[in-house]
Amino acid sequence: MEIIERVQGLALGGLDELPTQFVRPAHERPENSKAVQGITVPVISISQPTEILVKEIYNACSQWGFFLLTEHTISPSLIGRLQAAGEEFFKLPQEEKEKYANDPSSLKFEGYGTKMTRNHDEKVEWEVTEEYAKELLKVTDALLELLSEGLGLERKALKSSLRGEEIELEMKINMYPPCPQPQLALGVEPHTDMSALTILVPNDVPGLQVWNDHNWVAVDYLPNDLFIHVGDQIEVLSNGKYMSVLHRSLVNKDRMRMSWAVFCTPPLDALIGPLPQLVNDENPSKYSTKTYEEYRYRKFNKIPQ
Ligand SMILES: O=C(O)CCC(=O)C(=O)O
Repeated sequence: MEIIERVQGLALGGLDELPTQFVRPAHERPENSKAVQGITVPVISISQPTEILVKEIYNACSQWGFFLLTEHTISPSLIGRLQAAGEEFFKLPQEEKEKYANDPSSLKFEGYGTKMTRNHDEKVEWEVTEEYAKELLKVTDALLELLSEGLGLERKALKSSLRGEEIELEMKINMYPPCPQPQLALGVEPHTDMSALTILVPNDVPGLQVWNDHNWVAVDYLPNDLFIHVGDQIEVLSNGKYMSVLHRSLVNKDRMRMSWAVFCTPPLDALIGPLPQLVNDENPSKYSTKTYEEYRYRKFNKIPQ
């Protein structure tokens, strides 16, 4: 396997200046595309009466494609254990971490690391993630029901289109080392997720920004909240009623940022297209129908959908 210089190793070497391969083009740099002040993302408590919840989630997902979920059922201690496992992994000596390295050329992304591109993402699996995944599935089930109701559909509509119990969860742990010139760099470049939903918990170093109404909006850190992103598959199924959120992450000068993202996806052979109930003469289909595998292939290779 090709020897890869990891960004964590570079950062530990104590850099004063950002290596040129990480300097973003001028228009993308945080210094030239600052987040707007005075606007905050929607925050929704799951412990509200269903009617209100359906409305709030509908508004958030149609206007933002993003919200913070509070008072959910995942305990702070489970989130803490998940984070501790990820932090321990990154403290391992480099040779140990390389034993878990992934091989992107095989389209298998499970495992440690990416090549030293401008994305610094790390993928690993842990026992605690099984427990977290079980709890997260309960949350995603509830959200899919509420999102279905918001579209005026039967509660199981979205989940069954994603093939019900065959829905898959993929975890990715992002580690962004401190960066000497954060104003020139991005942790993750602007993108939408190809998942149905993505649920993310960060550490206490802020950095996530979401695109809304022609501005970047910084997402504040709220302990134990779940950061819910609408992904491309829900946008397609809802025929554009819900929007997949464009987002990016910034890096910090002094502190390491980490985030734990779980992508909730249909199985590869699931056929995903606008739900027929949402398509009519006034609302013609805005998206083509294809397997998730085909969608994924096109997205990775930047081929129009
Ligand atoms: O670290 C973050 O907050 C964002 C991560 C992200 O967008 C991703 O992993 O796709």
